[in-house]
Amino acid sequence: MALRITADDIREAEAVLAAHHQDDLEHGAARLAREGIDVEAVIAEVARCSIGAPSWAVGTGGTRFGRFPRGGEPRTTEEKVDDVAALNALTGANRTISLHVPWDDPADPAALRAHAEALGIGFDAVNSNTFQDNPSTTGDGAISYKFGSLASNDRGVRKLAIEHNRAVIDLGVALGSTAITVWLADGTNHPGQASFLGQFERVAEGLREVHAHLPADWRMFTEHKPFEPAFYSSVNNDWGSSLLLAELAGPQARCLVDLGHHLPNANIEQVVSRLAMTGRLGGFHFNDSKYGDDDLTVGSIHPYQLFLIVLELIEHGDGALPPLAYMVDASHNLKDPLEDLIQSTDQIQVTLAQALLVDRDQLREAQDDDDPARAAEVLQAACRSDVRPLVAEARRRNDAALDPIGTFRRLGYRAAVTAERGSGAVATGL
Ligand code: PSV
Ligand code: MN
Repeated sequence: MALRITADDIREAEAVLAAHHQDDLEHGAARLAREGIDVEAVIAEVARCSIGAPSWAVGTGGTRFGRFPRGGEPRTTEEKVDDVAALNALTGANRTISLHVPWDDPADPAALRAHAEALGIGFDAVNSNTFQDNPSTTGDGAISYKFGSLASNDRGVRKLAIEHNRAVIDLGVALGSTAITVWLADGTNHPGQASFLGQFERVAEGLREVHAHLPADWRMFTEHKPFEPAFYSSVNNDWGSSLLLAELAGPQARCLVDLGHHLPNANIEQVVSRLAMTGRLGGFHFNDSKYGDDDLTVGSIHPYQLFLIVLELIEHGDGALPPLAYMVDASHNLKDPLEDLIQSTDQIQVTLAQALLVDRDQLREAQDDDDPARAAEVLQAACRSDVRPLVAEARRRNDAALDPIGTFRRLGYRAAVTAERGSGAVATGL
């Protein structure tokens, strides 16, 4: 098969499925309509939803104990875009790619942009990597992010990190992106290693300087994380610090919530509500987690938590997903990375449809009446519903696949790219 997946390829591969789908949809829609659900509105909202794909997630992810590439990984940023285009052809819901510099460092941004545009792919938030040295800018050992970037004691290191962030914004402008995510690894590994206050003040100052470089229509995201790679303290360790940093950085700064960046048992849906309340919620990285920042498939561990989080988003968007920067931030050592992105995106689509089924008026009534049992019934009625035919219909309307993972396999995309790119190809990234 060709390296591009077209709507015709999908229709042909799913001819038999299409007949069953019609039956399933009619039955499913009739039952939901009887319960007073506006099925068309749910399908339209799922069809509208798009979740960015990170350039680092189309390659196999590694751990510090090893990496097991599976072949056919993209060798260039252009090939990463090709993989996201294949993903989007199947899901209809991954219309953007998020680059990570210098893992991605396109020599000709205009050509990359044209390549992506021809495939219907745009550029999401650009990510600035200052958590590892990059000899082309840090020089060979002359200067290092070992003790931090924006938080560093060394003015020269801070200056370099600010310049890198500004260069990433310039690249993003050339690509048509409108946001930068400044995720900082800065922190300490040892009590007493650095002053909490000093590090925080230096980061706030650095972010202000990066913010000053933003075009008027841009956003800058601060992304909190409690630990890793810093194992005693992170500068931007939780949503409160993230909010403070965003407020100190400037009016275009927003907070980004990565679902894996919370300590176990944190009430993430409440974090979402708090940030939304302040008007500083800006972005989302979807994944799942059992222990830490495990970057597991979305909804594979805590699907009910995901449902409650999406419900908070819908509450914030008054019945629709608010216009934030949404991205899957997963990473896998075992699965085919594209299959995981398909599963994660499908899970977001399913959860969105279920959250849209919640009768928010009834929920409010139950809350006003102090009736937690009824509130639970309202939530359960929605999250126990089988919305798969609605989600498949939303994908069909986007010319995408009814069964994206099955069709990915039927079309033999992995074998085709392995033949083209080789079995030893390894993508840049984690
Ligand atoms: C950090 O763990 C993170 O979640 C941030 O989003 C980074 O941008 C991404 O992973 C890749 O480094
Ligand atoms: Mn993230």
